[in-house]
Amino acid sequence: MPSTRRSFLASALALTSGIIAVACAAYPDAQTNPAIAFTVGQSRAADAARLQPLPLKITASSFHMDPSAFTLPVGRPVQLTFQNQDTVQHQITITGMPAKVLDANSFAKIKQVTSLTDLDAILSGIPNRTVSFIVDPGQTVVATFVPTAPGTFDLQCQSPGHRDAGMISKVFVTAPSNAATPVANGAVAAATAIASPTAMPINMPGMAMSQGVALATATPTPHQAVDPTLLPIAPGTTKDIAFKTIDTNLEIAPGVTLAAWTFDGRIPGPFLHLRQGDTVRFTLTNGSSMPHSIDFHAARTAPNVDYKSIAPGESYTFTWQAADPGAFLYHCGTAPMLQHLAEGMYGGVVVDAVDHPLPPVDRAFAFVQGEYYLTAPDANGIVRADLQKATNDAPDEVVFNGYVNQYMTQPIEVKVGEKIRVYLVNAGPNHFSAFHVVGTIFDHVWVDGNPNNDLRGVQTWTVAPGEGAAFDFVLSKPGNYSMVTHSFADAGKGAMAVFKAQ
Ligand SMILES: [Cu+2]
Repeated sequence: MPSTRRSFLASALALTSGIIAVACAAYPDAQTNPAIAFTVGQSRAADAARLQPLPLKITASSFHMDPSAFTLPVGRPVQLTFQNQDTVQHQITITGMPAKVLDANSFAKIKQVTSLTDLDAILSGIPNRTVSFIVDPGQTVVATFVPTAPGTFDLQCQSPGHRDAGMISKVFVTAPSNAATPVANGAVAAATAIASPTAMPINMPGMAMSQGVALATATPTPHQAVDPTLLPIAPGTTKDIAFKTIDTNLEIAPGVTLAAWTFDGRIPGPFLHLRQGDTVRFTLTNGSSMPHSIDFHAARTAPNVDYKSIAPGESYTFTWQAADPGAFLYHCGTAPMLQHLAEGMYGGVVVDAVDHPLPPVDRAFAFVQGEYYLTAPDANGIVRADLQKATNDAPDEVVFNGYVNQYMTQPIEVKVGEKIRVYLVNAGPNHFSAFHVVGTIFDHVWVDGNPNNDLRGVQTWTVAPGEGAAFDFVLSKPGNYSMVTHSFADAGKGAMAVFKAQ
């Protein structure tokens, strides 16, 4: 566990006595939602799915929620099992999400129904409320509800400071693709305690809205973590490298699919490894629907010439010299750059020094840190980059190598005592990385990855948007070592990884 989280835990414990009072206070975020009309889905499979409550498990540990994002279809009953592994109480709410909150009776009835007509008849008598419940330390609570309107919401802990510490998970409620069955309003939030007799339902003021039910399907596919291993340098001193810009839908968190703008269909784009002095003959082909460009921070060239925007269907080739060693960003430089970066158009380059190279290591890894700013999902459940949110510097997710917490669920396996080098390139577009590996100290930080910039014995090092660095360290005992940005709001949004040392 990160050391700051330990100290946070201590302060949180001190606050526990005041939590019950806070739980009963008004929820300022519970606002009226726009009326939404919809129709009942036509597919039999979709209908059958609506009759089957969706099991959802969320675990809170070390002030972190797992999963950190998930998708729910409008109109399908959800059985949320929330497990609190922390040593303090959590007050969970899904802020602003209208839902039919089901008590034990109505949920039991819903489990019995065999037709959508019966299901909707039961739901029509239940008003919309905010899903809220309290979970005591070490306890598990089950909350049952039916989301009734699409949108992006925060499932978060309302205890003071917990959200900022990472107690937040994104809820994407996908709209029905067709439908039109207006139903009624008004009800009570309920939670059923499994193990804790003190788990309490919190009654919320009703939310005026019209609503109905239908289903969008969401089939979760297991994400394969991007291999962070730095690839070896290809032979030859002239490198022919070609990128194609591609518009494609990419999963960026469990159940969250971004209509992404990419280099080569990936976020980040291909990570390049070059040797100082290499000549790069680079071709950018625009396979997208709008102009794009590339800006190599590793190059020295005229940006108005080589970093110009390329129209859809066109290509441009230019040549540059990898004269400077280091860890560099590349990104699309087309305006508004903020949007093109937030859509995923970035990647990293490592140039190995020739005369005074960095010392050899046993393992070398490459990560690009980046932020996602997301709109609500569209009718197909797809989210987009939200330029307004990016301008307001309010990211939904902060990630290493394009995907939320992918190296938490799939830790990077290393050996005790081996020399490890991490190249970190920060794509931003807005946030500095306070790069830190819990449980060790960097023997070297090479600022910008350049061997001339050698720092020793560093605990945390700042990598600005548009900057890179190389970090050398050793993990001295078997165990799990978290790699984070020590800006913990960002770590809580997905910028965490684990090295598993054996
Ligand atoms: Cu672009």
